[in-house]
Amino acid sequence: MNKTRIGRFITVEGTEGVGKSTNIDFLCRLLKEQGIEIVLTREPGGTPLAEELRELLLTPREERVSQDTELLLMFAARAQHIENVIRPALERGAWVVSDRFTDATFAYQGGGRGVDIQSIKLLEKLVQHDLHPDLTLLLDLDVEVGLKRASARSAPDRFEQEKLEFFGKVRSAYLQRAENEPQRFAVIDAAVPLENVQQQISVALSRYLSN
Ligand code: Z5A
Repeated sequence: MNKTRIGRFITVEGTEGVGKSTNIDFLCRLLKEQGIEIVLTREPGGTPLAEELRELLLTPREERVSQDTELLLMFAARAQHIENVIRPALERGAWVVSDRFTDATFAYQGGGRGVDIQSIKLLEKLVQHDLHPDLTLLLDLDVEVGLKRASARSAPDRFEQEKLEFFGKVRSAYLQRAENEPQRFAVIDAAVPLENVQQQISVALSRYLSN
């Protein structure tokens, strides 16, 4: 499992509507300009089975979903994603860019739902072994603004139906993680116009590439 990996692993995180999808294409373009082979993927999802698990997780339903079920489904999808997509890509030297990864579990299930952090860490170790992102771009935005942006685009999924307070806790958990690991995280102010957001992403990437 702990095979040598030569590619790099970049993740993009943030609360709803911060502009992850909008900016990931831009990020990939910057990397391709450097001649880097990119595998663009997302969580939950990234393989046919993991995408089915995503559908189960995001579909609004009447039955209450237990916190443990949600947590385990997230990690089940992640195990499949790592084994079939992320590790093979990194081992052949490609760079993987993922729209969300385990920081989202710490933020949504840990911060938002209040799941015990030690349980998340245990599953992280079990499923990921030594695999962790090399660089994480955290797009940060007032949660009310983000929800407005997201709701203008599509009907709310099971997470987007949560209350403002939930997203406030998610945002705080993300910012706390960024504070704890400043060498891995680049916090991007996503409240400003798109060109400005992309300028910040270029600077963060150049800084990372020059290290
Ligand atoms: N989840 C979890 O709970 N635990 C986990 O471990 C994982 C995930 C991995 C699916 O994620 C859900 O899974 C997610 C957390 C949970 N919760 N929800 N919902 P997702 O990433 O697929 O879903 P999302 O966060 O809702 O993504 P999104 O809605 O696609 O948002 P986005 O990609 O960040 O935003 P966007 O589509 O790029 O932009 C939104 C709108 O804003 C769009 O119209 C843009 O044109 C506009 N926009 C973007 N940037 C700007 C700027 N700078 N100014 C003005 N307008 C802008």
